[in-house]
Amino acid sequence: MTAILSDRFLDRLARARSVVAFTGAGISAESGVPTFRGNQGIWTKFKPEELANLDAFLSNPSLVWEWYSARRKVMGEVQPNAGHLALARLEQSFPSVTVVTQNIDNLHRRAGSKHVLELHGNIDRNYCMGCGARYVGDEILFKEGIPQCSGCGGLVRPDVVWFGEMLPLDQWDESVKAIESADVVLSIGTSGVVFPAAELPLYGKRHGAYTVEINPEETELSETMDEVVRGKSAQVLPELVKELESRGVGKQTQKISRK
Ligand code: BJW
Ligand code: ZN
Repeated sequence: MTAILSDRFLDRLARARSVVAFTGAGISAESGVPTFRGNQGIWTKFKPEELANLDAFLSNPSLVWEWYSARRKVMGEVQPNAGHLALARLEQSFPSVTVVTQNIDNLHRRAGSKHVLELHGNIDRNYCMGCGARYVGDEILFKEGIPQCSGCGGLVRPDVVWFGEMLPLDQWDESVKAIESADVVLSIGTSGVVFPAAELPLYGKRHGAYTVEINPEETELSETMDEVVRGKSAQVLPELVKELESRGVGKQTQKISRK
């Protein structure tokens, strides 16, 4: 099946200087990383409030750690898919391309995207809740299944954002800045139910960006987008790149106009 890319969308892109891709778990689905919600979602088995919050971690650190270890293993073993690679390739067509991701899986960077902002942390980083010491990957001391800081004995946690926690301010501020100055904002593979991240495409729209959702399913954001493309990102994004390149859209061809 070929996704339909409207002329309006392609024209807006052809005139764009700055593009932001706002991504969620769906962009990594075709790499083999399960999404959170929906039929294939990991949270059909685990409820978010059971695992992705500080209270759960404090009351059962080994269970939550086990969950993150299993996911770290999957995320390390899979490869970026055609959707991640197409986004990285977009950098050849526009002066500014920013990926604002809710994912913690590193796949955008591994695909070659250079400007990636991570709103919900990164699976490869961990830190001690006692002294702040940083740990990379799985190289952590365990005492009875509980990850411990080798410096102060404190509890080590993944450097990810759980429910009720603030997003990293630098990543948030930079994301808002990029989205508010974008000509086109693509919302890809996210259900749009988790705030404040889900507000970002709307910030773009309010500041004049053309907003397009790429998702096989309807989401909380669909109605507010200027346009929706119903399809899987690993199929739609390469088509988009191909179309742009066949129209000769390159860094020299853009005009400043946002009309
Ligand atoms: C495909 C596809 C294919 C499939 N191609 N697409 C305002 C209103 C109501 C509540 C709140 C609010 N503001 C804050 C809240 C509370 C809360 C919240 O949003 N709750 C809602 C659930 C109601 N938010 C927070 O707590 C946030 N913090 C905060 O607000 O701090 C301020 C504050 C603090 C203290 C006091 C007061 C204020 C923090 C949110 C942190 C979210 N963390 C997680 C876990 C990260 C670590 C980890 O990975 O383990 O982030 S939860 C989880 O959801 C993860 C994701 O990044 C996030 C979003 O999920 P995503 O990416 O959209 O995935 P899915 O599975 O939902 O959707 C996948 C989509 O892909 C689907 O649409 C599919 O169709 C599609 N798809 N295949 C393209 N091939
Ligand atoms: Zn410590």
